[in-house]
Amino acid sequence: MGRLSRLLRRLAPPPRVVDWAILAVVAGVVATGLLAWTGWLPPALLVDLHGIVGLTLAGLLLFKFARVSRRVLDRDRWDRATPVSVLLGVVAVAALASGAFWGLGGNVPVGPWTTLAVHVGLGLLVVPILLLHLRARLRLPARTDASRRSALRLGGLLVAGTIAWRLSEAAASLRGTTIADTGSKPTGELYDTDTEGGAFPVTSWVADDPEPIDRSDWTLTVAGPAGEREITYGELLGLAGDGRRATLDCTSGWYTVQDWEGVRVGALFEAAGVDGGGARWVRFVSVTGYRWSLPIEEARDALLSTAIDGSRLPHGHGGPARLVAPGRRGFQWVKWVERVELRREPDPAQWLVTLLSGFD
Ligand SMILES: Nc1nc2c(c(=O)[nH]1)N[C@H]1C(S)=C(S)[C@@H](COP(=O)(O)O)O[C@H]1N2
Ligand SMILES: [Mo]
Repeated sequence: MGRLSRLLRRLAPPPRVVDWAILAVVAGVVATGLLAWTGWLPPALLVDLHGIVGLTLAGLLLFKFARVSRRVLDRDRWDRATPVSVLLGVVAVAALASGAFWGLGGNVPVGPWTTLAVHVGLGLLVVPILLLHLRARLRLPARTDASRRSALRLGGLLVAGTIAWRLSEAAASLRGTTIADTGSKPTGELYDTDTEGGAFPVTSWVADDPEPIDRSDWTLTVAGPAGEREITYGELLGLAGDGRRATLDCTSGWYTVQDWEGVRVGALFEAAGVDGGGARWVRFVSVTGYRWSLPIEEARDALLSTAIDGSRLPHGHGGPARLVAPGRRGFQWVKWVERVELRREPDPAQWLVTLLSGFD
């Protein structure tokens, strides 16, 4: 231990360089993680970047811990800010470890949370603790810190991070783990279910949990700029003749490939006679208020699903009707849809609504 930390201290760039590199890398790892996880940007490249930057962060933290370990282990040298710093170190290590464990094919669920969900939670928790730590410890960089030597060492660390990421991918595939571009694994690997067809988990993004819907009472409102129309369940079934094999990919880290049947949303607009009017977005609204909008071209081609694998869509999976939006993350596949609206504007409040829906 003593020898390792001496070696690390010799290899390390100057303290402030390490600290500012850590800050930059944490910003990068949080940004790539969030963008990939929410599906904001296509995840394939982002998840790779997230892994590489995360492993680079692990290397930087070794330098940092070697530098501060003596000060932290000696209780006499603690000050008021030390507990926050120690907590930050623990949470950051836990976030890195859970991410690496998931990426290598591991999963130890904690209650309803997969290791990926735990990883996301810990990663987000790093942000406020880091801000507290910075409030007490931030030192502005000095000119003398910048050097070719430091730049080379940081570059070397990034290369090492990239190699480590490739190795971890190879290790995961040797273990037979399949990980999608989104970072998700097939349901069969996490639960006692099949990956293609068959049962798959019933999930809510946060707290949505409506009572089962009486199909004889339920109507679907299809609204456009020029007016709206109500469609009964029977009428909707009469329109349903389309099918789509599509992957439902939940942010908690699983995906399943299913055969969905229902109405193409474009056909729904034609049948309801509400198309046009300069609309550019389509908003899908659940009986709970939960909602998501898709650009109109994408929406026309999406499916309002009433059945899965030849059987009526069960309540848990969003019956009477749910959005099937191929290529979108699971949380955007609105369940229990009761209103489909053509709109001119996007709907930024949807991000908040999906998080709060279900809390009364
Ligand atoms: N109205 C509503 N739709 C919703 C959700 C929700 O909480 N409320 N959860 C979403 C999430 S996070 C996922 S992964 C899928 C889950 O679909 P499933 O329960 O059929 O597996 O539904 C999505 N649709
Ligand atoms: Mo989800």
